[in-house]
Amino acid sequence: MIHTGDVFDRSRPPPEAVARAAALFSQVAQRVPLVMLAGNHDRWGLAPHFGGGSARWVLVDQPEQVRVAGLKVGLVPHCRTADQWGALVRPAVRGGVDLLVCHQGFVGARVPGFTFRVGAPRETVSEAQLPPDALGAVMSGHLHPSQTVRWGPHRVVYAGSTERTSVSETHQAKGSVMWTLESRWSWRFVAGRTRPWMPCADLTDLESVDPGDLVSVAPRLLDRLGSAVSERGGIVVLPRRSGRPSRRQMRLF
Ligand SMILES: [Mn+2]
Repeated sequence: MIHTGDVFDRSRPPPEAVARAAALFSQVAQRVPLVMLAGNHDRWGLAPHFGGGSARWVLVDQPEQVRVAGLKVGLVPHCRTADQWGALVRPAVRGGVDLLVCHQGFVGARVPGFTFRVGAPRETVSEAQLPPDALGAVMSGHLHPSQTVRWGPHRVVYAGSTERTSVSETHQAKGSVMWTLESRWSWRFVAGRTRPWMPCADLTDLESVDPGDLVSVAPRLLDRLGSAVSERGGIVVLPRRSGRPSRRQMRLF
């Protein structure tokens, strides 16, 4: 199992969240080898949270080439610029790999209202960063909508996030990608169970809220509706304070 990054939504997650994640992932690692790559939200690394990892639970905080489950896997954590990424990917995939795992925006990748282009943002990887080595398959985290984009001869597969973190993700399918290696790699998207995200503007909207649902409430309505949402077991989600409009897009991932 490969986690393509942003295990947590912040670099210093609360200890109880770390403990719950550690319990879950150690169960996974007992059944299948588990590889986790640091995303931009995990910028202080994953190893400090999970005690350094093991042969069955590989934590990757730096660019690296590892052997796991009989596969050669190159991994490159998130980089702020495409040039940095281009320099780091080469040693990670030197000699060719079965899989390249990254956490990056590739040119043409989309989130609602925004398409990654060369230089915008600076992290956008394009064909200019293609390494010369053979890459069996390429997968990336970072973007929340599942999608694929072409990258030279390759296709970068984004499984997308497993949960919704924004109202713009209300109608996105969420899940994971199942990879199969026969004579060559194939993959398919597998939808998973996730929390629905519902806007709530009135007490009548609350009738369809089930325990664990994400319910977005406008700040001006919080006094009136917040406790009612909690009583039904819903999780109140408030819009983040917006900065400049151009930054708002970047909060999606
Ligand atoms: Mn990310």
